[in-house]
Amino acid sequence: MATQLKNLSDFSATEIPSASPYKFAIAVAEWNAEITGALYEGAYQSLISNGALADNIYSYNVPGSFELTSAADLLLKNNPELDAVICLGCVIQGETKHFDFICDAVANGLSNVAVKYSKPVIFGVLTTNNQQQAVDRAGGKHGNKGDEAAITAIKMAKLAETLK
Ligand code: DLZ
Repeated sequence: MATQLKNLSDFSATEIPSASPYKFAIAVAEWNAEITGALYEGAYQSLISNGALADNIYSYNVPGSFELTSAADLLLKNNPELDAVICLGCVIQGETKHFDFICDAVANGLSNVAVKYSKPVIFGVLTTNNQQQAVDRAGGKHGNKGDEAAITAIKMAKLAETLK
């Protein structure tokens, strides 16, 4: 156990491994495109600035956040060389229960896909009460959650490689 803890301390909050050995897919929902576009920019730039090669980043659009699960599933099924899939979306609370169904489905769906393929599938989906909360988290006063999603993907790709 002590050895495991020592190894895992390599993944502390301050250390971001180089992304250069890894291949990433980014799936981006078109709903709330202004927000998801900003999340995508944050994620892409973060991968590049941490050493990922542009040729190793594959980007795809899907209609809405609900479709992120099947996109992640298809990507990992057909591209075993991928090291991580970053899923970006924005679900904004409306007047109906649609919000709850989509949020639950995509959160559960993405974690199921991650376990199915033993590959990191990153939940970069904003689930907000209103547009302003989304703006604040897509390059606004609370940073860019796309950026955080990319860093999580890099760390998890490294962890997956280490634990092989
Ligand atoms: C239908 C719908 C609604 C009402 N709201 C959102 C949203 O806020 N964010 C989002 O990403 N997608 C939304 N969608 C679309 C669903 O994700 C999905 O594309 C459709 O239900 C078709 O499966």
